[in-house]
Amino acid sequence: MEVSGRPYLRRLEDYLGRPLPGEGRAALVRLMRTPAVQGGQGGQEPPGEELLDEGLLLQRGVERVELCLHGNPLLVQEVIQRLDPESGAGAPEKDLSVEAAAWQWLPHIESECGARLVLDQALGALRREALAWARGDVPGPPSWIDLHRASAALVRPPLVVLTGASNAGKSTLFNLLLGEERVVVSDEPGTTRDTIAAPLALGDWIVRLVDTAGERDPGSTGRGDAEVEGQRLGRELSARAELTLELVDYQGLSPGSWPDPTPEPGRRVLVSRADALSGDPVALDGKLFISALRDPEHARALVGDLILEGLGCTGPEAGWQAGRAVPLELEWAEALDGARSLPAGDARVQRVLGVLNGDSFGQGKPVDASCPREPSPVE
Ligand SMILES: Nc1nc2c(ncn2[C@@H]2O[C@H](COP(=O)(O)OP(=O)(O)O)[C@@H](O)[C@H]2O)c(=O)[nH]1
Ligand SMILES: [Mg+2]
Repeated sequence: MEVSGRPYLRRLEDYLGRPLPGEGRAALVRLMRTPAVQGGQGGQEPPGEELLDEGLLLQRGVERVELCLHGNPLLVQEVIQRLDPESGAGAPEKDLSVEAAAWQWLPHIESECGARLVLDQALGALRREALAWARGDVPGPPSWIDLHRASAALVRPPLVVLTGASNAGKSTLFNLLLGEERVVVSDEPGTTRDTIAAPLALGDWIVRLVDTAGERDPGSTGRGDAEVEGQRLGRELSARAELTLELVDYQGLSPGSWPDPTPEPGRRVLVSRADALSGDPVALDGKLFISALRDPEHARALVGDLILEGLGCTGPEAGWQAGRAVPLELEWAEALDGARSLPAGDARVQRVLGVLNGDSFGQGKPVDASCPREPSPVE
């Protein structure tokens, strides 16, 4: 990965705990992680750091370095997060107009519908509707926040993590959904020791699907450091995933003791390797059972639907509709909903313009409502 720009290089130095080597020079670096302090046990974690990866740092220019790592894409994501904690990949700077921010975002959008949605905002869809609403000409949406949430998955691919015991069939399902052999599948428990992520297209949506190392007893033989690390990373990812799909092996269940398929928002439980049941329409009624081996098409369709449903991508608000106004940032949506407290008319228009122009969400200078800004091109 390449890192450029003085603030980011300074953060990289802090992260590496050493100065950059100087223009044209190289250095071996170690990426460490300080263990996160668990909620509720504050301060009781043993001090110390763990090694994430070792790599080569090449300083290509005064403000440009190249970092060569061994790690998988998730590690790279973690490094990016560390260097740029406020913004996800491609997220724009804070004080831009909504159109300028959308133009900045556009090249980073992965799905076609996401790109159309962002392009609509870059061309002024949000400005037109939000100002008409502020003037009282149109009713506007019941909630700008809900509108933001319903489309958020088009703009930032959500994380969907497969979890469950070792041998539950996670890697088989991962390969099946992606339509290619990405991960080694084996009945040797502990075959998947690392987490593996890949973009998965589901209709208009793209999600980031993650296969994790299965959970095994701590005492299991052959449970090496890499597997333990993979399991830890799997749990961590699952905790911050938009959706966790947990697989429970049919073989270990007694009939009728099926797990709750929707134990909580953001988590779905599927019975896997249910070869005896997968073709039975009665048993399938609860949309619970899959057999990736006996009925792969059914498994693929069912899990695809389940992911979209679990992410809230199936409602009438979800998806792309030509020219519809959508606040891309949650902060914009919150600020617009906040403007409901003002009566429609001048006061609300001024507040909404502040949001649209990125002037600290309405705290900044008043702007002339008759002269909306032109969208700026990507720099
Ligand atoms: N009978 C049967 N075996 C399956 C099914 N899905 C996966 N398996 C097998 O279960 C074993 C473990 O699968 P794997 O995907 O590696 O499980 P993981 O440890 O959860 O990733 C492999 O031998 C797979 O071929 C299924 O639907 N039916
Ligand atoms: Mg596996």
